[in-house]
Amino acid sequence: MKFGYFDDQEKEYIINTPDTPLPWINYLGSENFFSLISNTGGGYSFYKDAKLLRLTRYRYNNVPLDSNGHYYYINDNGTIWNPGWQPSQTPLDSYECRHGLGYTRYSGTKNGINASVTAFVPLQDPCEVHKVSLENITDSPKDFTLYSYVEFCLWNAMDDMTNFQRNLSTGEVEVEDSVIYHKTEYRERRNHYAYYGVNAEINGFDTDRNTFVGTYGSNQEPVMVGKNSSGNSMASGWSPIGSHRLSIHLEPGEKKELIFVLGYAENPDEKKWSAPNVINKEPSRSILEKYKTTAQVDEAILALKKYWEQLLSNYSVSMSDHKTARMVNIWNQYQCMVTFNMSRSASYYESGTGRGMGFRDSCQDLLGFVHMIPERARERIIDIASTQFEDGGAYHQYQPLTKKGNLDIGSGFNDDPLWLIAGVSAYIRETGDWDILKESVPFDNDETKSQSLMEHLRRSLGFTKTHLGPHGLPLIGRADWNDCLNLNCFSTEPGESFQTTGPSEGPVAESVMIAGMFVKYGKEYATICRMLGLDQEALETEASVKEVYEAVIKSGWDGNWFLRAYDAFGVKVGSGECEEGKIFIEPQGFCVMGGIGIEEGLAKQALDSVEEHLDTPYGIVILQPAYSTYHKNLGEITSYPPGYKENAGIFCHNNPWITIAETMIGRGNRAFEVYRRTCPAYTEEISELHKTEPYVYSQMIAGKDAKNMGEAKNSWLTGTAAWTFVSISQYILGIRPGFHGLIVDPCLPDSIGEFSAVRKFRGADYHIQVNKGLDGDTKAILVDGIKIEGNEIPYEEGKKEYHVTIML
Ligand code: BGC
Ligand code: IFM
Repeated sequence: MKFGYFDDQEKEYIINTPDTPLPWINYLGSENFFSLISNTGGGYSFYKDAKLLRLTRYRYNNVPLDSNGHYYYINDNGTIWNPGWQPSQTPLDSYECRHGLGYTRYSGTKNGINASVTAFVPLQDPCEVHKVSLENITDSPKDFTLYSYVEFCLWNAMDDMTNFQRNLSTGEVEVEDSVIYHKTEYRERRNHYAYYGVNAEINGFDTDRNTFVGTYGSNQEPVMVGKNSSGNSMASGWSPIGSHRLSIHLEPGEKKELIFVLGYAENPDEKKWSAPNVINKEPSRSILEKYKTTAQVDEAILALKKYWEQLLSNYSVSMSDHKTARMVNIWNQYQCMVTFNMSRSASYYESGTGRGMGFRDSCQDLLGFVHMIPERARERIIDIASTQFEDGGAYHQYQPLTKKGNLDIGSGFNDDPLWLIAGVSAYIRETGDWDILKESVPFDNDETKSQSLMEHLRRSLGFTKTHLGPHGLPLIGRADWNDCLNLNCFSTEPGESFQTTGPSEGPVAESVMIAGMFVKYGKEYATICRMLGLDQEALETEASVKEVYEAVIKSGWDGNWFLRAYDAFGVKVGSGECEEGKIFIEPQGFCVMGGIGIEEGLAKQALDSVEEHLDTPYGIVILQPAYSTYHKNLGEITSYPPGYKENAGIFCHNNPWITIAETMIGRGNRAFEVYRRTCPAYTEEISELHKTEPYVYSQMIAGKDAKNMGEAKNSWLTGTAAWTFVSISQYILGIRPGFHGLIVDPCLPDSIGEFSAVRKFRGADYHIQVNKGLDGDTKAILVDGIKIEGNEIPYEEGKKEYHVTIML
């Protein structure tokens, strides 16, 4: 069952019922000011950091769900309704929500009034603009009242929901003409404020929540809206809000447009320590002037559309499988950009108060956005590498505002260092910018400890080399990619912190998945060395890779699949010998992606085992059989109920590893089948089961051991976005950057015949036409009519167009 449909022309998803199975959201903003907006107008806004500079208040875990946001109420002769349905939930005569790229437009009709809200964050400016259109679609005049409503957050979102003894006394506001200023300071920080204005004269306002909503009232029907009045209240402490009241008169068929702007502004530095309530209104005034007329706003929307067109134009395909095309051309790339902007901080499942930027997460996200914003990927790489330790290890996360490593979470995830090689290698292949390796980058943010980025990569690799366990396999540390596989952590009593030393010899648990990563990224590092003329280092690296490769074949192969790990006691994890957790997906994907076992025939066997033991109609589960009880020696993974999350859920992030692995052994049909099962455009049909947005990936879908198999959770902020984009664009369709030029190496299913693509790469346009011939697996590649050797099109400096034809 569907609750909407895709409009590929407009690049929108159109939702036609407000009560979707879960709130279906979109993101506004592309640089500093961001908002989350649901299909019913719920959500919140923040500036740069969802934890520290939050403008509006949102209540996670609220009842009813998603009932705080940036709202408009209409009181039409006693009928109170919202154009987005929430929070009044008054049934609408018609409803529609269009989530587009960086904007959302929702509209509702009730008793002859059509109200539509177009919300977006303009490029560059720190504000959210709403164009509110009101139309009388009857043949008699209409008089009604429009209210706006936002509830301000007292900046630090964590403090805002806990520290009431202080916060209920700090709220300050000011009202000047049609602009409401929220001036509450966050402790000593007096340098910023929020403002909320409308480009029309208002008939009243409120800034105190208790006055507007009522002390025992609710968002569903604020008392002032019920009374068709305003309190003109000036908040002093308690909960500051912003609400404008406008009396609207519309002749039959008449349409009026209003512009509301919610912005963030900073006082110049010298104001920082001035008297608390003096703010410099200049920055807000200039923004309000800039977005005052419909023409100005329409122009800003157009600029936003062009920005997205340009980003997406770096990779676009045309093919008869329109579901795949729409994901590749629009939604998958869009989600990759959202992961660039948000990392794992703010979604409807991440509260914006917890995690910062993940070292591992950000390196993987980069694989999905580097082709769209290479300059910003470069900055991101430097930020990430600056948090690395001198021994090659890394903080697991860092704070976006300070860019400093997060001490609470610390380090010890032994896969982290290798992801840096993955990210940098992808960046260099995309851009050819070898100079990045010469960039001087601090360790642990200490400028006195700066070394070249190349040295950082060297230490990343060195970290694994110096952390090998008894079987010659990499030590896992606190966990590898699977955060919940905690093989060296033994919690003693409930509530006590983890004790991180293993049995007598200390933590010795080993990860076969990190071994696969080491082989894959070690080879890429060796190539980088060779390109830089470091032949000796390349040879040494290849020798280390070979040792780990052999250790996997000797001690990491279980007979029918790759083993997952050895625990701290040297006991196998993910083996046929185990009672539960016999087979895991991660090492099957990563070892084959590293090329391990392809020649020996083990790769095929491992992937066949995945199909046999881990497949479900909704994707591949992470392990089988699910753990039914808690095991101290395995850690958090066994704390989840069977079928959820890392305990046998369909962890979408690693399904594309299997897709890629399948292409590496040439099985296009199976590769595509794995891709298709979790692909949002394909699963749109089962939205009532899936529940999350049908235009983006979710982190997890309940597996076959769960009660609600097929139900998805945690949409948007997941490495799934980047990896699935890599799997479809670079491996199934086969267009991927190499060190010497663009590689064209498709591995197609029978269902995809010919396709064409335009790939912008290192300043040139590649027009690629892929045809399927009759003669099996001979691939002939013609570049501008001339046949080339191999599948990597040599890059020629200054050449702007390449016409590539490939016959499969
Ligand atoms: C979650 C994981 C997450 C980990 C690290 C766990 O509770 O289940 O998905 O990666 O925490 O924060
Ligand atoms: O790999 C992790 C990721 O970094 C955060 N979410 C869960 C994944 C698997 O544990």
